Amino acid sequence: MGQLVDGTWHDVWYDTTSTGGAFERTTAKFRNWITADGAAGPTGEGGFPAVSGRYHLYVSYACPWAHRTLIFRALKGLEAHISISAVHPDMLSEGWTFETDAHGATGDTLYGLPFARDIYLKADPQISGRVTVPILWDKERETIVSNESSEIIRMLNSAFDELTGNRDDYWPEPLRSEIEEVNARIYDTLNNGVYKAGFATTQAAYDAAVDPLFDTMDWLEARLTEGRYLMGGQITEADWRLFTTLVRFDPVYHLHFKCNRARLIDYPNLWAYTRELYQIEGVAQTVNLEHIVRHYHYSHDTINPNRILPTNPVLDFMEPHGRG
Ligand SMILES: N[C@@H](CCC(=O)N[C@@H](CS)C(=O)NCC(=O)O)C(=O)O
Repeated sequence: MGQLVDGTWHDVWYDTTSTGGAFERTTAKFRNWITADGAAGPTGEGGFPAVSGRYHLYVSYACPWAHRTLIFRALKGLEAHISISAVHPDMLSEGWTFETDAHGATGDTLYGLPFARDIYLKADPQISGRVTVPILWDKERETIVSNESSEIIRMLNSAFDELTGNRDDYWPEPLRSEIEEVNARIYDTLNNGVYKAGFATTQAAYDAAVDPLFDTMDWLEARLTEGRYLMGGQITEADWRLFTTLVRFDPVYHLHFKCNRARLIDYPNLWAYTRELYQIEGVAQTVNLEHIVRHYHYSHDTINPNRILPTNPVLDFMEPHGRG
């Protein structure tokens, strides 16, 4: 794991010395939007119209942020319109690579480049920053449209509707402010909270992350007793953003990130809700537990220096969910 500084790769782990042992996620750099007609979106510049075959997603099946984009690509019927490359699950001294010796790792199907950092360097040879996935790539302008998953899913939610005829809306206007509120709590304490607990290098930083994390799990369990989904009767982006963390909870976060006050399966509603989302058409194919378990345990040698993969109990995501 490392980062680019003025176009050169440096192999360094996250620095938590200046933050009292706390992990702080950096902000994504490329913030343009694909829109139906190519007009500029809420951030960045315009010139990225929704055109079939023009865009490519670089993802990791292991990564919860990239996973969101794979789910939206599936739900919105975009498989035929947006191609993908999946990185190798091991993220070691070269960062994400396009090695292909793992089932499902495709290599760089566009350019045959060896490392994910090469995609960033292709967009900007002098770039500085972390090399993260997902990356939404424009084949025509040969640049990165966006590397921010929360924005990529909003583009995929509507930009291609005219082209696909799929008008399913996971970001419905009347619910937006409530979705933002729920997203904010879930992002801070759970999506990113598991990383804050797992990457903490002091007891205080770990404690500060893990208590709010389980408060949120309790809060979600209660909320999903009252409503079928986070916003009640309708699935929204808030559910999908939560899902990618829940599906990783027992196989990875519980042990590897020490989020072990309880397991997902100890929460009857949350567990049934996770299964219900998993069973929605197209979703199961986006969940690659082999990459998930391998990536975290093998890549984070500061946490698991011997790279031993745990045996893990088998979770049956296809067990009837009984909701609704
Ligand atoms: N804000 C980004 C975060 C993406 C992210 O942090 N991805 C992780 C994988 S789970 C990554 O690529 N990390 C590499 C690194 O930090 O060097 C998003 O949501 O798209």
